[in-house]
Amino acid sequence: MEQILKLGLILEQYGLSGSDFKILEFGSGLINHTWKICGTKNYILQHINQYVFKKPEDIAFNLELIGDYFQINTPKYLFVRPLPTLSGDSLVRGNDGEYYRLLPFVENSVTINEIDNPLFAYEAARQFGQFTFLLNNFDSTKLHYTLPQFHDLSLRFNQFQEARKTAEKDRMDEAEKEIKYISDNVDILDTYQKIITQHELPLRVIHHDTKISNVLFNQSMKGLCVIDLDTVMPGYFISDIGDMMRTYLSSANEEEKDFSKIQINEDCFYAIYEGYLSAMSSVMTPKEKQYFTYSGKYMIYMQALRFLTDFLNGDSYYHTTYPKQNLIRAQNQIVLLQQYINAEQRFCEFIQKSDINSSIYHN
Ligand code: GN1
Ligand code: MG
Repeated sequence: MEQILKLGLILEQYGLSGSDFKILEFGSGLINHTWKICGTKNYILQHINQYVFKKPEDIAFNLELIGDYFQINTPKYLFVRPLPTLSGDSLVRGNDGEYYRLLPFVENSVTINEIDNPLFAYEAARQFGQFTFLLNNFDSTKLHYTLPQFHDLSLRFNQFQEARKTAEKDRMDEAEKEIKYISDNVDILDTYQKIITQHELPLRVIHHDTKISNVLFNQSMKGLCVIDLDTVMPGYFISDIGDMMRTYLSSANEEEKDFSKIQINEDCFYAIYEGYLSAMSSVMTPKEKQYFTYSGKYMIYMQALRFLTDFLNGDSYYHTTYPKQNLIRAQNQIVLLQQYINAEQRFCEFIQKSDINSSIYHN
């Protein structure tokens, strides 16, 4: 009840009266808290997690800039932009000092949590590709880094090395095999460092959280748009493609404890490739095409590293519900990475031979 009253006060700043609406918990995000506001018109209300996002104004700044750019250049593009308050702000500070924002609810849209048909991987990759493509001429350096060094693999590796120095002995012993696997596959880090030091990839506007639940579909399951734009910032395409590989290729997700269920559906790889290129191919550089397959190794390796580091640190970042959960998540990602590496040669051969004009998904 107290919370409903609190959210009601937030709504007032948008000229809405809380008593005209039903406030329902919404979505499955772990970082921000989300409610659906139901009335004559529906909205999405979100609380921004300041433990993760230290400067919520940076998110608001980025979305304003990008929103304006879309409005001028491609006004038909569906960009789910935070709504302005009565005084024109796109972010509200509650009496509790916490930050909130209101978004329009996209009617008749559907989200999914799992990919059971490569067509969804194609549609999602096309949406993320289109987002970056439409911002190709937008100067990405104008954006703020809402999570500085978020996908900097060198930093993640250093954090892992630090955690090894300070971890409790028990945890070090339990994670021995995984620590060895990460060290044995350090060539993935070497490749990342080469990409960065030799400026091999162009900086673009990148989403940085391409999980399937961040895509809205219409009733006939065609992609509509991308959502959850807090991590939109300058970056490299390997982040978005890599996280799609990490989360779309196997129907068993990172929480799966029965590792025999982690099976790569190679058709989903091809669907991601064809979907992304259907939007991005005209602006992608030869180097980007060359690193397409690498991107999966980069993101799966980074996530294994992050879970393992958090396990060694005594589970301080990722929420856990049972002991050793972060170690099991790291093991899960290592199984996925190994399967990806086993399939890598076929992926590369597919890309060499492919002709996106004859994609089976395009219609
Ligand atoms: C976090 O909570 P969620 O799913 O939005 C994390 C991602 C990880 C993911 C792994 C800000 O995202 O980078 O890939 O967990 N986001 C942040 O489940 O750290
Ligand atoms: Mg997110």
